[in-house]
Amino acid sequence: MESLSLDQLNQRHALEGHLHFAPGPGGLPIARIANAQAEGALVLQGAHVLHFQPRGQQPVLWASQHSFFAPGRPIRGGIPVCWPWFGAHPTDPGKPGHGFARTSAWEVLGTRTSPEGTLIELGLLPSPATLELWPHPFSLRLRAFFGTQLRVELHIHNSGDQPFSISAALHSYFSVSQASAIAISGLEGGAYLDKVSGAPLRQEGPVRISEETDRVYQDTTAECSIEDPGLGRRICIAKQGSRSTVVWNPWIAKAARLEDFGDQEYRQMVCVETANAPPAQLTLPPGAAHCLQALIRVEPI
Ligand code: TA6
Repeated sequence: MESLSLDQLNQRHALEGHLHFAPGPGGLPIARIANAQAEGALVLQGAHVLHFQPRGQQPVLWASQHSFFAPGRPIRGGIPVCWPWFGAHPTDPGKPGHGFARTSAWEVLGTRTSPEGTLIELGLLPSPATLELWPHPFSLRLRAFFGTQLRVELHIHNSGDQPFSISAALHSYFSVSQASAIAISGLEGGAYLDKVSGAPLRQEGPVRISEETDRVYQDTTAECSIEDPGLGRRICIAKQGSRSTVVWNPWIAKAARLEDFGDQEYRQMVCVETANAPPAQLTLPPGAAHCLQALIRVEPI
Protein backbone atom coordinates (compact mmCIF):
# COMPACT_ATOMS: atom_id res chain seq x y z
CA MET A 1 0.00 0.00 0.00
CA GLU A 2 1.33 3.45 -0.98
CA SER A 3 1.66 5.82 1.99
CA LEU A 4 0.84 9.36 0.97
CA SER A 5 2.42 12.51 2.36
CA LEU A 6 0.24 14.98 4.21
CA ASP A 7 0.34 17.26 1.16
CA GLN A 8 -0.79 14.41 -1.10
CA LEU A 9 -3.53 13.45 1.37
CA ASN A 10 -4.76 17.02 1.49
CA GLN A 11 -4.64 17.36 -2.30
CA ARG A 12 -6.70 14.20 -2.73
CA HIS A 13 -9.03 14.15 0.27
CA ALA A 14 -9.15 17.48 2.16
CA LEU A 15 -12.57 19.14 2.31
CA GLU A 16 -12.24 22.91 2.57
CA GLY A 17 -13.44 24.08 5.97
CA HIS A 18 -14.46 20.56 7.07
CA LEU A 19 -11.57 18.11 6.94
CA HIS A 20 -7.82 18.34 6.58
CA PHE A 21 -4.77 16.24 7.41
CA ALA A 22 -2.00 17.41 9.71
CA PRO A 23 0.67 16.05 12.02
CA GLY A 24 -1.08 14.80 15.16
CA PRO A 25 0.31 13.88 18.56
CA GLY A 26 3.74 12.29 18.24
CA GLY A 27 3.72 13.43 14.60
CA LEU A 28 1.25 10.71 13.61
CA PRO A 29 -0.85 11.81 10.61
CA ILE A 30 -4.31 12.81 11.77
CA ALA A 31 -7.51 13.88 10.03
CA ARG A 32 -9.07 16.86 11.77
CA ILE A 33 -12.80 17.42 11.23
CA ALA A 34 -14.85 20.53 11.96
CA ASN A 35 -18.40 21.15 10.78
CA ALA A 36 -21.64 22.74 11.94
CA GLN A 37 -22.44 19.72 14.08
CA ALA A 38 -19.18 18.74 15.76
CA GLU A 39 -15.42 18.62 15.90
CA GLY A 40 -13.51 15.38 15.56
CA ALA A 41 -10.20 13.73 14.86
CA LEU A 42 -9.02 10.39 13.50
CA VAL A 43 -5.43 9.11 13.61
CA LEU A 44 -4.67 7.30 10.34
CA GLN A 45 -2.67 4.62 12.15
CA GLY A 46 -5.29 2.13 13.25
CA ALA A 47 -8.11 4.19 11.65
CA HIS A 48 -8.37 5.40 15.21
CA VAL A 49 -11.15 7.85 16.07
CA LEU A 50 -9.56 9.98 18.77
CA HIS A 51 -11.92 12.89 19.35
CA PHE A 52 -15.62 13.66 19.01
CA GLN A 53 -17.18 16.82 20.44
CA PRO A 54 -20.65 17.88 19.34
CA ARG A 55 -21.03 21.66 19.26
CA GLY A 56 -21.89 22.99 22.73
CA GLN A 57 -20.85 19.75 24.45
CA GLN A 58 -17.79 18.57 26.38
CA PRO A 59 -15.60 16.01 24.55
CA VAL A 60 -17.32 12.61 24.41
CA LEU A 61 -14.26 10.40 24.02
CA TRP A 62 -11.45 10.10 26.56
CA ALA A 63 -7.72 9.72 25.91
CA SER A 64 -4.92 9.38 28.41
CA GLN A 65 -2.45 12.23 28.81
CA HIS A 66 0.14 9.43 28.98
CA SER A 67 -0.83 7.67 25.77
CA PHE A 68 1.85 6.60 23.35
CA PHE A 69 1.57 8.16 19.92
CA ALA A 70 4.22 6.22 18.04
CA PRO A 71 4.35 3.97 14.98
CA GLY A 72 3.09 0.52 15.86
CA ARG A 73 2.04 1.36 19.42
CA PRO A 74 -1.60 1.29 20.58
CA ILE A 75 -3.23 4.59 21.53
CA ARG A 76 -4.78 4.73 25.00
CA GLY A 77 -8.17 6.27 24.38
CA GLY A 78 -10.60 7.18 21.62
CA ILE A 79 -11.91 4.12 19.75
CA PRO A 80 -9.24 1.46 19.15
CA VAL A 81 -10.21 -1.07 16.45
CA CYS A 82 -9.63 -4.52 17.98
CA TRP A 83 -9.36 -7.09 15.15
CA PRO A 84 -9.00 -9.99 14.20
CA TRP A 85 -9.03 -10.99 17.85
CA PHE A 86 -10.27 -9.28 21.01
CA GLY A 87 -8.07 -9.44 24.10
CA ALA A 88 -5.14 -11.84 24.22
CA HIS A 89 -4.55 -14.04 21.15
CA PRO A 90 -6.49 -17.26 21.78
CA THR A 91 -3.43 -19.52 21.58
CA ASP A 92 -0.25 -17.44 21.25
CA PRO A 93 0.46 -14.94 24.08
CA GLY A 94 3.37 -13.59 22.03
CA LYS A 95 0.97 -12.00 19.53
CA PRO A 96 -0.26 -8.43 20.12
CA GLY A 97 -3.24 -7.97 22.43
CA HIS A 98 -6.43 -6.98 20.57
CA GLY A 99 -4.96 -7.99 17.19
CA PHE A 100 -3.05 -5.88 14.68
CA ALA A 101 -5.66 -3.55 13.11
CA ARG A 102 -5.24 -0.83 15.75
CA THR A 103 -1.50 -0.49 15.12
CA SER A 104 -1.49 -0.90 11.33
CA ALA A 105 -1.12 1.79 8.66
CA TRP A 106 -4.56 2.21 7.06
CA GLU A 107 -5.12 3.90 3.69
CA VAL A 108 -7.50 6.83 3.25
CA LEU A 109 -10.06 5.69 0.68
CA GLY A 110 -12.29 8.73 0.62
CA THR A 111 -13.91 11.66 2.36
CA ARG A 112 -17.28 13.32 1.90
CA THR A 113 -19.16 16.14 3.58
CA SER A 114 -22.84 17.07 3.58
CA PRO A 115 -25.10 19.44 5.52
CA GLU A 116 -25.50 16.57 8.06
CA GLY A 117 -21.82 15.92 8.71
CA THR A 118 -18.47 14.65 7.44
CA LEU A 119 -17.40 11.11 6.53
CA ILE A 120 -13.95 9.60 6.23
CA GLU A 121 -13.31 6.06 5.02
CA LEU A 122 -10.12 4.05 5.41
CA GLY A 123 -9.06 0.58 4.29
CA LEU A 124 -6.69 -2.14 5.44
CA LEU A 125 -5.47 -5.10 3.38
CA PRO A 126 -3.10 -7.94 4.36
CA SER A 127 0.64 -7.35 4.45
CA PRO A 128 3.52 -9.79 5.07
CA ALA A 129 3.39 -8.64 8.72
CA THR A 130 -0.32 -9.34 9.12
CA LEU A 131 -0.12 -12.67 7.25
CA GLU A 132 2.66 -13.69 9.64
CA LEU A 133 0.31 -12.98 12.55
CA TRP A 134 -2.89 -14.25 10.92
CA PRO A 135 -2.69 -16.24 7.67
CA HIS A 136 -5.92 -15.16 6.01
CA PRO A 137 -6.81 -12.80 3.14
CA PHE A 138 -9.22 -10.06 4.23
CA SER A 139 -10.39 -6.55 3.44
CA LEU A 140 -11.29 -4.09 6.20
CA ARG A 141 -12.94 -0.73 5.87
CA LEU A 142 -13.53 1.76 8.65
CA ARG A 143 -16.10 4.49 8.08
CA ALA A 144 -16.38 7.32 10.62
CA PHE A 145 -19.17 9.88 10.27
CA PHE A 146 -18.96 13.02 12.40
CA GLY A 147 -22.37 14.72 12.75
CA THR A 148 -24.66 15.36 15.69
CA GLN A 149 -23.89 11.68 16.31
CA LEU A 150 -20.66 9.78 15.77
CA ARG A 151 -21.15 6.71 13.60
CA VAL A 152 -18.26 4.25 13.37
CA GLU A 153 -18.53 1.20 11.11
CA LEU A 154 -16.00 -1.62 10.76
CA HIS A 155 -16.70 -3.53 7.56
CA ILE A 156 -15.05 -6.96 7.51
CA HIS A 157 -14.83 -8.95 4.24
CA ASN A 158 -13.50 -12.47 3.87
CA SER A 159 -11.80 -12.15 0.49
CA GLY A 160 -10.25 -15.61 0.70
CA ASP A 161 -11.47 -19.07 -0.27
CA GLN A 162 -11.51 -20.44 3.29
CA PRO A 163 -13.79 -19.51 6.20
CA PHE A 164 -12.22 -17.57 9.07
CA SER A 165 -13.30 -16.89 12.66
CA ILE A 166 -12.64 -13.60 14.41
CA SER A 167 -13.52 -11.63 17.50
CA ALA A 168 -13.52 -7.83 17.41
CA ALA A 169 -14.43 -4.62 19.17
CA LEU A 170 -14.79 -0.91 18.72
CA HIS A 171 -13.09 -0.38 22.07
CA SER A 172 -14.60 3.02 22.92
CA TYR A 173 -13.23 5.10 25.80
CA PHE A 174 -15.71 7.66 27.14
CA SER A 175 -15.07 10.81 29.16
CA VAL A 176 -17.10 11.05 32.38
CA SER A 177 -17.17 13.46 35.32
CA GLN A 178 -16.44 10.77 37.90
CA ALA A 179 -16.40 7.00 37.20
CA SER A 180 -17.78 6.28 40.67
CA ALA A 181 -20.78 8.57 40.05
CA ILE A 182 -22.06 7.21 36.73
CA ALA A 183 -24.58 4.46 36.01
CA ILE A 184 -24.58 2.39 32.82
CA SER A 185 -28.01 1.20 31.71
CA GLY A 186 -28.97 -1.26 29.00
CA LEU A 187 -27.30 -4.35 30.44
CA GLU A 188 -29.77 -5.14 33.22
CA GLY A 189 -30.32 -8.88 33.64
CA GLY A 190 -27.53 -9.70 31.20
CA ALA A 191 -25.17 -12.62 31.72
CA TYR A 192 -21.54 -11.59 31.79
CA LEU A 193 -18.07 -13.02 32.21
CA ASP A 194 -16.32 -11.14 35.01
CA LYS A 195 -12.72 -11.13 33.73
CA VAL A 196 -11.44 -9.91 37.12
CA SER A 197 -12.74 -12.92 39.08
CA GLY A 198 -13.25 -15.28 36.14
CA ALA A 199 -16.81 -15.91 37.32
CA PRO A 200 -19.90 -16.03 35.09
CA LEU A 201 -22.38 -13.60 36.69
CA ARG A 202 -25.65 -11.82 35.91
CA GLN A 203 -26.14 -8.05 35.98
CA GLU A 204 -28.57 -6.68 38.54
CA GLY A 205 -29.67 -3.13 37.83
CA PRO A 206 -27.43 -0.56 36.15
CA VAL A 207 -23.65 -1.05 36.11
CA ARG A 208 -21.78 1.07 38.64
CA ILE A 209 -18.00 1.41 38.95
CA SER A 210 -16.37 1.09 42.36
CA GLU A 211 -13.46 -1.29 41.68
CA GLU A 212 -11.57 -2.78 38.74
CA THR A 213 -14.31 -3.62 36.28
CA ASP A 214 -13.73 -5.83 33.25
CA ARG A 215 -16.90 -7.52 32.04
CA VAL A 216 -17.96 -9.16 28.80
CA TYR A 217 -21.76 -9.06 28.56
CA GLN A 218 -22.85 -11.77 26.15
CA ASP A 219 -25.91 -11.77 23.88
CA THR A 220 -26.45 -8.06 24.37
CA THR A 221 -27.71 -6.01 21.43
CA ALA A 222 -29.49 -3.21 23.29
CA GLU A 223 -28.46 0.42 23.34
CA CYS A 224 -26.48 1.33 26.43
CA SER A 225 -26.29 4.71 28.07
CA ILE A 226 -23.82 6.22 30.51
CA GLU A 227 -25.80 8.43 32.90
CA ASP A 228 -23.46 11.18 34.06
CA PRO A 229 -25.11 13.60 36.50
CA GLY A 230 -21.79 15.39 37.00
CA LEU A 231 -21.77 16.53 33.37
CA GLY A 232 -25.57 16.73 33.15
CA ARG A 233 -25.60 14.30 30.22
CA ARG A 234 -26.00 10.76 29.11
CA ILE A 235 -23.82 9.20 26.43
CA CYS A 236 -25.91 6.76 24.38
CA ILE A 237 -24.19 3.92 22.52
CA ALA A 238 -26.42 2.11 20.02
CA LYS A 239 -25.01 -0.69 17.90
CA GLN A 240 -25.49 -3.12 15.05
CA GLY A 241 -23.66 -6.33 14.24
CA SER A 242 -22.47 -6.73 17.83
CA ARG A 243 -23.57 -9.38 20.31
CA SER A 244 -21.19 -8.51 23.14
CA THR A 245 -20.79 -5.39 25.22
CA VAL A 246 -17.60 -4.91 27.23
CA VAL A 247 -17.40 -2.58 30.24
CA TRP A 248 -13.93 -1.71 31.50
CA ASN A 249 -12.36 0.54 34.07
CA PRO A 250 -8.90 -0.44 35.37
CA TRP A 251 -9.46 1.32 38.73
CA ILE A 252 -6.53 2.09 41.01
CA ALA A 253 -4.05 -0.80 40.96
CA LYS A 254 -4.27 -1.65 37.25
CA ALA A 255 -4.14 2.02 36.23
CA ALA A 256 -0.93 2.34 38.26
CA ARG A 257 0.53 -0.70 36.45
CA LEU A 258 -0.21 0.65 32.98
CA GLU A 259 2.65 2.77 31.59
CA ASP A 260 0.30 4.70 29.28
CA PHE A 261 -2.37 5.39 31.88
CA GLY A 262 -2.10 8.11 34.55
CA ASP A 263 -2.48 6.85 38.10
CA GLN A 264 -5.57 9.02 38.72
CA GLU A 265 -7.02 8.93 35.21
CA TYR A 266 -9.31 5.99 35.97
CA ARG A 267 -11.54 8.51 37.70
CA GLN A 268 -12.57 10.24 34.48
CA MET A 269 -13.17 7.39 32.05
CA VAL A 270 -15.11 4.26 31.31
CA CYS A 271 -15.06 1.92 28.33
CA VAL A 272 -18.35 0.68 26.89
CA GLU A 273 -17.25 -1.40 23.93
CA THR A 274 -19.20 -2.54 20.90
CA ALA A 275 -17.88 -6.04 20.40
CA ASN A 276 -18.11 -9.64 19.41
CA ALA A 277 -15.84 -10.83 22.18
CA PRO A 278 -14.91 -14.32 23.40
CA PRO A 279 -16.53 -16.65 24.14
CA ALA A 280 -18.47 -15.29 21.13
CA GLN A 281 -16.75 -15.74 17.74
CA LEU A 282 -17.80 -14.58 14.31
CA THR A 283 -17.21 -17.06 11.48
CA LEU A 284 -17.26 -15.66 7.94
CA PRO A 285 -17.49 -18.07 5.00
CA PRO A 286 -15.48 -17.22 1.87
CA GLY A 287 -16.78 -14.03 0.29
CA ALA A 288 -18.94 -13.10 3.29
CA ALA A 289 -18.96 -9.69 4.95
CA HIS A 290 -19.95 -8.32 8.35
CA CYS A 291 -20.39 -4.80 9.70
CA LEU A 292 -19.79 -3.85 13.33
CA GLN A 293 -21.36 -0.45 13.99
CA ALA A 294 -21.41 1.92 16.98
CA LEU A 295 -23.66 4.96 16.98
CA ILE A 296 -22.75 7.44 19.73
CA ARG A 297 -24.75 10.49 20.79
CA VAL A 298 -25.13 12.75 23.80
CA GLU A 299 -28.38 13.84 25.47
CA PRO A 300 -28.89 16.31 28.31
CA ILE A 301 -30.31 14.91 31.57
O1 TA6 B 1 -11.71 -4.22 26.95
C1 TA6 B 1 -11.19 -4.57 28.19
C2 TA6 B 1 -9.79 -5.12 28.00
O2 TA6 B 1 -9.80 -6.35 27.30
C3 TA6 B 1 -9.15 -5.20 29.37
O3 TA6 B 1 -8.94 -6.55 29.75
C4 TA6 B 1 -7.86 -4.41 29.23
O4 TA6 B 1 -6.80 -5.25 28.85
C5 TA6 B 1 -8.25 -3.41 28.13
O5 TA6 B 1 -8.99 -4.20 27.21
C6 TA6 B 1 -7.12 -2.64 27.51
O6 TA6 B 1 -6.32 -3.48 26.72
P1 TA6 B 1 -4.98 -2.84 26.10
O7 TA6 B 1 -4.33 -3.96 25.33
O8 TA6 B 1 -5.39 -1.70 25.21
O9 TA6 B 1 -4.19 -2.35 27.28
